[in-house]
Amino acid sequence: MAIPAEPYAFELRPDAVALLIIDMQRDFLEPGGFGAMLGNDVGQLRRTIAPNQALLAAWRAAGLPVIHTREGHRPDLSDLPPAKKARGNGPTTIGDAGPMGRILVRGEPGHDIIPELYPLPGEPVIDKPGKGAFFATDLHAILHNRGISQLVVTGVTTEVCVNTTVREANDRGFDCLVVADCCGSYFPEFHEMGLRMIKAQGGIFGWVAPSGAVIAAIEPKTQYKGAA
Ligand code: C5J
Repeated sequence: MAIPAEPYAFELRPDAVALLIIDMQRDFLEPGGFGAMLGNDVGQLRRTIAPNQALLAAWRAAGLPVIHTREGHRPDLSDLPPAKKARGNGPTTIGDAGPMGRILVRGEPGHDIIPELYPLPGEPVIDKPGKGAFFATDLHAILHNRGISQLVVTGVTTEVCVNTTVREANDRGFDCLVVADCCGSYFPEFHEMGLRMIKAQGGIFGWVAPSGAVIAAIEPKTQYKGAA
């Protein structure tokens, strides 16, 4: 099925596609989380919740596979590179006590996915130590084993984990459709530019479309009943 997209229509194959929802975690999205503690406007990310809910509901209703990711580290921080720990140069960094538990540590409340988009049993959750979802995870094996070659990508933030993951996927031969209104950044100009970089040069990293176009393509069409 063809989805109107930029830079040209995306040919979605229901037998080979998964929805990949990137890092919709409490610490990034909730007021009182780590992102807010750093002074970011979480409203810029929270505007993506409703469109993601609508897309996720339609996707699940269509019986298509969903994969979620979370950025975070082992409680002993053995998978946290010292360079990442030091980055930001602030008094509170990854692994320290934050407003919702230890920051970006697996098992802590802030690390978990927001309730509005919580994974169902059977939907894989990829715990990733980096920005890209392929780095040091089993995502590639899961996609390969399920015959998935296309990804419809949503989540936060557009210019960091979404862009990094799409670029990793592109280099591994996956076709990615990024859903514009289901992605967000604390910085609107980075969101805009992050999407433009993906679809530039004939879709150098992938395609971009609004959620409405994706939902319209996967929703069951109303049957014409004809005259009684
Ligand atoms: C993500 C980040 N998920 N911005 N992380 O984009 O640090």
